[in-house]
Amino acid sequence: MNTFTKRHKTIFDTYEQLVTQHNPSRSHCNGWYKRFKYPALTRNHIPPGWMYDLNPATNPHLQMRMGVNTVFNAGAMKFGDKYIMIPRIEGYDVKSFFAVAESPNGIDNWRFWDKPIQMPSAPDPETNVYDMRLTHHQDGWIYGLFCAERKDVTKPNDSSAAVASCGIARTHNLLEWERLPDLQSSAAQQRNCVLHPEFVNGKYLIYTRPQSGFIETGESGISAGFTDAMSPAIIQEEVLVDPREYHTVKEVKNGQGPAPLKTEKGWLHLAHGVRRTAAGLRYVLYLFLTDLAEPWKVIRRPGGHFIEPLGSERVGDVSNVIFSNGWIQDKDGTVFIYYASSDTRMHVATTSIERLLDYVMNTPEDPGKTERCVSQRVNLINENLNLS
Ligand code: M1P
Repeated sequence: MNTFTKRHKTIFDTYEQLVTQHNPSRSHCNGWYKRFKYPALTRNHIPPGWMYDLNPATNPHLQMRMGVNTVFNAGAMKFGDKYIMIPRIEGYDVKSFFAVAESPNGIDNWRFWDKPIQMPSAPDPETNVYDMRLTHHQDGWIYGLFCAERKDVTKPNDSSAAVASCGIARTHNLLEWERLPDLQSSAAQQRNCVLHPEFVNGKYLIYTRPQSGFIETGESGISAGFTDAMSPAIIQEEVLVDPREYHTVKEVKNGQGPAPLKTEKGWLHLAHGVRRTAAGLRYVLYLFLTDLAEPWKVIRRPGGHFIEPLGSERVGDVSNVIFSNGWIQDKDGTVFIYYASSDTRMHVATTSIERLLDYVMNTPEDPGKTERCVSQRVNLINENLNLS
């Protein structure tokens, strides 16, 4: 066997082994969800033909021509009987793109469709796109809202100055996408925008995260605003849904995760919260519940984080980050939470609507001060002591 043939076999055997690997669950003592032994989707799940020139005449050493660095921050939905993730795939050239991966069970055996999505550009073409939130809206379309990033032309001498806006596209088949104008709002920049799945008072509702700069969010937190249409989507006024708060998991910034899930008690939201530490920013996930009729009003706010980076999840391109923009609710109430660790790879955790509602209804709110937190805990201990 020559070099090409040997490498070809190794590359394809390794790939096949990975994409057919069973992913067993690991027990987790909190009772909230199950985590799994292996990541769900990584750069090693990228089909070899997306990275290698497979022609021995033009690539006798079978070298990689177009590397993929990371596969993370995936939107998710059920499509027919398949579980779908559309992750942010970042090439070695630091440009991200989207592609559809499907699994028969939502946990393992993830395979990408034949080719990446060729997302049409906006009239003012962006440099980069990432973090798609998928919403199968009541109007019949599947919408993808994502960050569209462009060079900040008002700062020509600053090569890292950028402007983030909310790109919008829609589809029926996940293959062909119709690009719509970017969201218009009064904020200087927008990231982490998510379309609510139902009309509210006859209008589209979009969760936003207005920002004063590319990184800084200014005074804002997770917000929301109405638009009459999606083409173009124009928000005149944004209301604050979930503010940042001093000395909490969302002290520095926060952002809506995927579109909320409708439950009998309210809309269930998954979000990320960011705190500054001596080691840099730490991203965790938290949950909250909003009113069924007025989904911008928070009615339950469990304190603390729901998913934090653990073990090897803590290390990657941007370490100490857990981020989620995709989850799927099955008809039987099972919920698949797709979360990325350290801007590098995707994981899945499974739970149920029943467990998530138990969590949001019964986890105490952060009372804001150590003294009150200890009282809260001592009350729990006393209740337990009374049992014996
Ligand atoms: O690096 C962590 C995350 O940072 C950004 O999220 P946010 O705007 O909330 O800080 C995004 O770039 C996201 O993709 C990334 O995972």
